[in-house]
Amino acid sequence: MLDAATIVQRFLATKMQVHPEVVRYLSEKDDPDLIDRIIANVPGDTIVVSVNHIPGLVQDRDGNRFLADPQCDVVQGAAGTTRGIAHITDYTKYFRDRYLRLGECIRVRAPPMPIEALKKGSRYRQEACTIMGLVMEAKATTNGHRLIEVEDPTSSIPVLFHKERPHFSDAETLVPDEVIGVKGTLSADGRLFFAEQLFRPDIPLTHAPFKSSDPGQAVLISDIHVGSDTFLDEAWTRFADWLSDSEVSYLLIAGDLVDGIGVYPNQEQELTIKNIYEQYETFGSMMRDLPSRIKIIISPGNHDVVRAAEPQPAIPAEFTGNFPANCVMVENPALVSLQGVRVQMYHGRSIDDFISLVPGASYDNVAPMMMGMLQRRHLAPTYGKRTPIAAGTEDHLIIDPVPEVLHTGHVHIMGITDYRGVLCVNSGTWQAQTAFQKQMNITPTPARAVVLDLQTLNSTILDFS
Ligand code: D5M
Ligand code: FE
Ligand code: ZN
Repeated sequence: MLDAATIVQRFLATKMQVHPEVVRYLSEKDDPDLIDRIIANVPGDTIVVSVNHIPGLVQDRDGNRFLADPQCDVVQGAAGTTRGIAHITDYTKYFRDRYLRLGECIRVRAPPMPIEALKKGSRYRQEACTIMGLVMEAKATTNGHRLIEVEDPTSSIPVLFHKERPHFSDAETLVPDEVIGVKGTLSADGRLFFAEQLFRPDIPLTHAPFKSSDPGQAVLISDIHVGSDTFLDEAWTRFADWLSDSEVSYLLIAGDLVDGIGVYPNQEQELTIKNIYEQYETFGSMMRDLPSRIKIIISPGNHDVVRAAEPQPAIPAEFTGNFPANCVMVENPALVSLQGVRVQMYHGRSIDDFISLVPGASYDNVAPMMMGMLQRRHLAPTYGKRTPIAAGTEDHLIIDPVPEVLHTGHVHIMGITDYRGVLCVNSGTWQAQTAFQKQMNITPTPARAVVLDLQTLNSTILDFS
């Protein structure tokens, strides 16, 4: 067994003192490598090494402490995944990739025929059949029906959703560039397709979410906006204190880490930190004040320093110099696995598009928009509106595989719902209402953190305001 004097000496050799509880723990564990791991992970300015510095130390429900190395894998969106757009032809490949991959989810339920063949063959004018393609245009007719132009790789055709047919409410939510299947019949003149049924890629009804067999807790947050004069530092401190005494192993931050520079007109008047490097330095020191046992997964948002077009690259090393070693930078979006529980992280810029395109959608009720992403199996279907998309050769905004949790932010209003076994969490913000939001009538729900239990997938909202 490691004796106390040896342990204390090992830490003193690196000019650090060590808490008696850590000494007791280390002598029980009798693992000299663990001392090295702790020393490697504590922030540089640590004076006393506390229990919080032991990587992966968690307490089970009976209060026993044990080592459960946080098991966190970045499944999609690891830093460096995304490349620049090399050719204008990538754009065509991008939509082809989207059509083929999302089409697969529809094909298995309703095998489609090419639109060109449909238009040519007169025999399809009597019998119902299915087509599949991208929504090119969606508009209401003067009689209140919905007229959609659907395009597949062979041709395109206008599709009419009649307002008195059962699928009309789904048809009302159709947005440009989503992939759909439509069952129906061709008009007598062969120029219009009458829709009877709408298929979206969707979450299979049989989806059974994975649950971790080991205890573990993750906290989901977003939109911290460090550097803004409305950043709520006191609430953040209460949250950080709570985290220190918690059993949390993972902290997920879904973008808008800092307020940024020049994101909107006259922003400098609302900034307390007017330098982007300093904003990230302050954010970094906030991360260093959190227990180093917690794995922190950080993805960017539209206020961050990386390019706005999605997928957004991870925050580059230039800005993360003082971030502690337990931080992992990922892209936006990213899919992370926490003890096998998969969380799809996405900042949520496309929610602005859903709100402007879907009748009745509003900032106050974000849950239907998250469900909409899952039904479309796509985080940002519409190209060329408010959400800038970098159309590379592959579509990284597709939701595949089906995650256990969809974690978004951006709207600054908390919302939690369940859709076919997928937990949807829109985390709030750590920023009070801005002048702009006041003008837009957006009332944020700041200083909330969502705690996710990885064994049960139950979520709890904590309010630090
Ligand atoms: O977004 C914070 C909130 O403000 C979110 O609900 C979107 C909304 N927002 C942001 N910019 C605009 C514009 N230009 N028009 C309308 N609504 C907007 P954040 O990303 O933190 O700025
Ligand atoms: Fe934000
Ligand atoms: Zn945002």
